[in-house]
Amino acid sequence: MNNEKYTVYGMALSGNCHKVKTILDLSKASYSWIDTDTRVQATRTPEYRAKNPNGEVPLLELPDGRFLPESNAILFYLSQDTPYWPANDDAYAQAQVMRWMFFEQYSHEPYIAVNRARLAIFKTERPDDAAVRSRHEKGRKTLGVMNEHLRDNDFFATKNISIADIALFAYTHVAHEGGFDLNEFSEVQAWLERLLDHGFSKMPPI
Ligand SMILES: N[C@@H](CCC(=O)N[C@@H](CS)C(=O)NCC(=O)O)C(=O)O
Repeated sequence: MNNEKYTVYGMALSGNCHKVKTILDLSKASYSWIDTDTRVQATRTPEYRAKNPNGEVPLLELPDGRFLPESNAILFYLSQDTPYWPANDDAYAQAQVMRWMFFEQYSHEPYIAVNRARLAIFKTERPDDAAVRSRHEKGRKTLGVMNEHLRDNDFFATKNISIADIALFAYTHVAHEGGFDLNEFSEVQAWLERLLDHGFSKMPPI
């Protein structure tokens, strides 16, 4: 990662944005953060859409003015030449990192992050709603898969912390805000502690 200054358009309560903050902080990169709150439609303005036509945060602005959306693509970009992306001669390790980042976007975020958003941030749904219960069941299955993997592994993709751990940390450490009980998943709890010991920070409370 170079030492020039990045700009992040992000929202502090968003796990997807927290991923970007985590890699920048761990790498001691220089950046500014432009608070872009989806609750007040800050991503819906024509000015913002010109930067990210998909109207979402996070969005990274590179020192040369180019833009990059999608949290896991940003993690890939910012992790080059850091310990959080495996060496270029180890395609299997790189593929394992990608495996867990795809898992995060397809099997984790849609259930664990969405229940947190609907129940605790936007408060548009209630715990007994069928959609919430369905996501809860699927999210518990996901946490179970993670827990099993962590019985034999300290981290997700390799023996070291990678951007797969950064991606999965984001919404796992606040899963309780979406009604998930992490006491059921002791290996996940121990992994979170290892990451906090390494210097990961938590998101602010809602
Ligand atoms: N796949 C995207 C998802 C980003 C995303 O869902 N962002 C939410 C906040 S966490 C957002 O900007 N929502 C605004 C909206 O939908 O209007 C990523 O990983 O960056």
